[in-house]
Amino acid sequence: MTRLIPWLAIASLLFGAGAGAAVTVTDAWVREAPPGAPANAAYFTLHNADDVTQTLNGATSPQFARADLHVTHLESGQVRMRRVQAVEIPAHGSLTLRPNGYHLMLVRARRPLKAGERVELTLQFKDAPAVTVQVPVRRGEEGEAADSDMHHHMNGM
Ligand SMILES: [Cu+2]
Repeated sequence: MTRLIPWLAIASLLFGAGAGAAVTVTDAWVREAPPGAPANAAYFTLHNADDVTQTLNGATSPQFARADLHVTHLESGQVRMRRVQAVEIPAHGSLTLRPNGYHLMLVRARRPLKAGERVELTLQFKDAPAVTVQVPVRRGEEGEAADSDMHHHMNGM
């Protein structure tokens, strides 16, 4: 599996350049999780240069068992999150995954990640080439919701 990763990264770079990179990623970061946390939240902004809506519908990282799209929401006054199958980026628009909103939940780090390290993330789109990015791990801001701490509210983790 590990041997495939550089090839995936190179393929997505070449394909991305050739196709005009319909979707690009900026401002990506992964939140450092407290020891023993089952997941890390990843945030980023997606930019769609295309004339049609693009759909992010999957992600992988060699450093995690799984990556799921989540949205944080209020339910009966409690902050919860649920899994979503996909998020849409409007034509010539952008979508920001941010604390308290959409985020990518990176589930079960193969080893704990500290601030300053990097996560390799490949984002998959329904109608656009996959994009691979190297994402820095950071500590969250004080008072910001830590999506990674909320997993005890979730089913199926
Ligand atoms: Cu989540």
